[in-house]
Amino acid sequence: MTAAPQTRLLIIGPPGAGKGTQASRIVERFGVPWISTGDIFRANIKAGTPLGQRVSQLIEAGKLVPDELTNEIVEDRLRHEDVSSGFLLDGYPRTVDQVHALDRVLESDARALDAVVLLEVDTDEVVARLLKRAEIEGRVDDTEEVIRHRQQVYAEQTQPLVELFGDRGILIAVDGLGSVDDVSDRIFAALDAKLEPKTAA
Ligand code: B4P
Repeated sequence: MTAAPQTRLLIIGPPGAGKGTQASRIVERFGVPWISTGDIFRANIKAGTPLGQRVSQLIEAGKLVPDELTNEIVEDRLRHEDVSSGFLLDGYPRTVDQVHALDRVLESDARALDAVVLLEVDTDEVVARLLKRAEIEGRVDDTEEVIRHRQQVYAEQTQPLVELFGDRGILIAVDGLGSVDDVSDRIFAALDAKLEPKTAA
C-alpha cells in the first residue's frame, strides 16, 4: 500500500463565514491537523501567557495581530512532526505579507498549498451570524461595532489574497449560504474534484 499523499489546505473567508465550523469537518475527513491562528491566540489569552497578554487588546478591538508575530507562530507550528501528512490552515494567511512568509516556510521544505477554500457569504449574513454567536459564546470581539471593523479589515487586507490564490490556480470558491451540511457537501465535492489527480496518482 502506498502512503497517502500529503494534503495541504487553507480555508479563508470573511469573519463569520463559517471557517471554524467547516474546518472541523475538513480535518476529520482528510485526517490532517487543524491550525487556527484565532484559536491559538484565544487559548493563549485564556491561559494568560505573555503572547496572550500581547494580543488580547488587539483581538478585542478586531485588529489583526502584527504579521511578524503571527508568522513566527505559524512557522513554528509547521515545523512539528504531525504536519508531515498535511494540514489545514484556518485564518492564516490573512495578509499579503503572511502569504509570502508562508511561501518561504513551505518552499524551504519543497512543499506548497494544494487548495484554498474560499467561503463566500455576504456582509449582512455574516454580521447576523456573529451577533447570534455573541449571544451564545460571548466572544469579546463579537460586538456589532467590532464585527463591522473586522469586516472592513477583511476587505482591505485579506480580500486581495483571493486574486492572488486565483492566479495560482488553487482557489476553490464555495457558496457559504445554507445549512452547515449543505456547505460541507459543496466543499467536499469541490475539494475531491480539485485533489483527484493527486489522490489518484
Ligand atoms: P478567527 O478565530 O479566525 O475568527 P473569525 O474570522 O471570526 O472566524 P471564526 O472561525 O471564529 O468564525 P466562523 O466563520 O467559523 O480570528 C479571530 C481574531 O484573531 C481576528 O479578528 C484577529 O484579531 C486574530 N487573528 C487570527 N488570525 C490572524 C492572522 N492570520 N493574522 C493576524 N491576526 C489574526 O463562524 C462564525 C459563526 O457562524 C459561528 O457562530 C457559526 O456557528 C456560524 N455558522 C457557521 N456556519 C453557518 C451556516 N452555514 N449557517 C449559519 N450559521 C453558521
